Amino acid sequence: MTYRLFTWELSYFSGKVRAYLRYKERMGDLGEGFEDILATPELLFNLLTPATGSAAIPQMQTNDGSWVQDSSDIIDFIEARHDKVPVTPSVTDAPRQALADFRAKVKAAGFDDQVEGPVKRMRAERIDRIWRETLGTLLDSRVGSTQDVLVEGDRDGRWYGYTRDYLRVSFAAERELVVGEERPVRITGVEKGILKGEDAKR
Ligand SMILES: N[C@@H](CCC(=O)N[C@@H](CS)C(=O)NCC(=O)O)C(=O)O
Repeated sequence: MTYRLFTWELSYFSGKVRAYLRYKERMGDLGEGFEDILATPELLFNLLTPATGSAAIPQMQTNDGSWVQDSSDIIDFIEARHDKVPVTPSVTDAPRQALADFRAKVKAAGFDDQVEGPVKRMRAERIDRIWRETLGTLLDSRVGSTQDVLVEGDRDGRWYGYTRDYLRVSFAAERELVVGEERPVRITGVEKGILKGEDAKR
């Protein structure tokens, strides 16, 4: 069995499942392994949403055509089929840990023995800062390039849409565009976490 995992690069839930599947694969407990596929707007619209009714990422397809959506459900699904190197506690051998694992998925914030508020805030701010820097570097690296953008609409005289790897772009075009068409857009800058550009009229 090989698995097709649909993800985005900057998605915590994708990172969670990607790290898990890499581990299972490295430990020789994932059958024929998995493919990590970028969930482009076209795939989201034409494949994932019709298959599962959801546009949330990540989603996974097995080679017999079944679908699993939700990061925890994906892990449970794989754990039930590949049990040589489990990552979740066994209900029979470690029932208390299994219960804690189940609760953690439901509501970690309700646990006793919490990390103190200021420490939580400091950690959250640090993650947020790193995320912003990572996003900033990624966006800056696109300036000067031409990106295929799926047009979603227009606002205040500018068009907006998403690149194939789901970065938002706001751009100018000289002619009326059609929502749902893909346009080459020359990226000229970054403003407030959004790529700015102009229709490349190819
Ligand atoms: N409970 C879901 C949450 C997934 C989720 O929120 N994914 C985000 C990206 S990290 C997403 O797809 N947001 C867009 C949407 O929900 O349409 C899981 O664990 O997989």
